[in-house]
Amino acid sequence: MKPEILVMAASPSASVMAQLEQHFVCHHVWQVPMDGRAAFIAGVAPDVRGVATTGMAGIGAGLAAQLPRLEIVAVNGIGVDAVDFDALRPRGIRVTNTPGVLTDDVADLAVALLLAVSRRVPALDGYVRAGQWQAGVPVRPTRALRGKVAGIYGFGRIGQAVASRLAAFGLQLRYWQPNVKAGVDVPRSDSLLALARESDYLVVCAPGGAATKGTVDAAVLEALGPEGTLVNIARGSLVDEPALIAALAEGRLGAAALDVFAEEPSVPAALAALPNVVLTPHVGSLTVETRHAMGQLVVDNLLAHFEGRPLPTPVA
Ligand code: 8YV
Repeated sequence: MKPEILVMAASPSASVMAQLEQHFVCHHVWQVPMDGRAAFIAGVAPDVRGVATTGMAGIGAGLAAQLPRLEIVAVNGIGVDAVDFDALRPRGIRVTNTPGVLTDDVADLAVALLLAVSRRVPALDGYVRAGQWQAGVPVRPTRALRGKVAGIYGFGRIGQAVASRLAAFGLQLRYWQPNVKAGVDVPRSDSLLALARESDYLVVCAPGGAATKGTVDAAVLEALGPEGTLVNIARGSLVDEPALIAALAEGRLGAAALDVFAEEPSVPAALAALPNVVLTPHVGSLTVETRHAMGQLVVDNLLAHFEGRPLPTPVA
């Protein structure tokens, strides 16, 4: 008997989807229209032993409670902030994620966003397409990266990968996170506020969750200042979004480049209307190669669990 699993989202990797079909009875929630999902899940819930979910969706206490035979939640992402561990832990339900394989692509997107917003790439693309060049509309110069300071908030794998890339652009680097990172040559600021004060670019790479919620607040944005730029490739929950919009609109913060938002996929109209922002739809890990590697880890963790082998990437 193949174990039954809920598949909350499709992988773009055909191989991953084929392996899921081969080894499990898959209930594809993503194929069901939104308004029919509750009924669909209720219909299959009694026999579901595994859930393959995304970093954004995770699993809440409500869904976990509906699945009496649940044994494992395999998150197709590094972030597990949307997983309700309090609901899973007492039942001994295991959780896995996909560390390591997405580091480079997420770091690449952070750099792409930083470059795009600082050199105004989307705006200038629009300028050329709209014929403004031929029309002689003047273009104002942007600021050079070299010699500026990039502050990395959260100096784990992704934060360090962002730092090593930005060093190649001549940026000076600093970081802050609650615990000192041993064995790194990047200086740690005294606090997040100090990091923002000392930085021209603040790149948010810290995990989501209760401990970091709203930590990039009005005071941090103020400290980053009118010439400062916020880049967020982590989680929208880390940033006080209304304070960000107000700071950008009033010129108290220079610019922002965001891949993540407080209430995805909703992006506040007031944010999208601002000229000094670059926005992408949570695509840090969305490359063919990385989504395959992530999906493969989901398959490998589910298989290991149901075959009684050690999990490749358990969340402690
Ligand atoms: C994914 C992510 O977009 O890794 C994470 O935590 O947020 C992203 O890589 C998401 O999990 C897609 O499955």
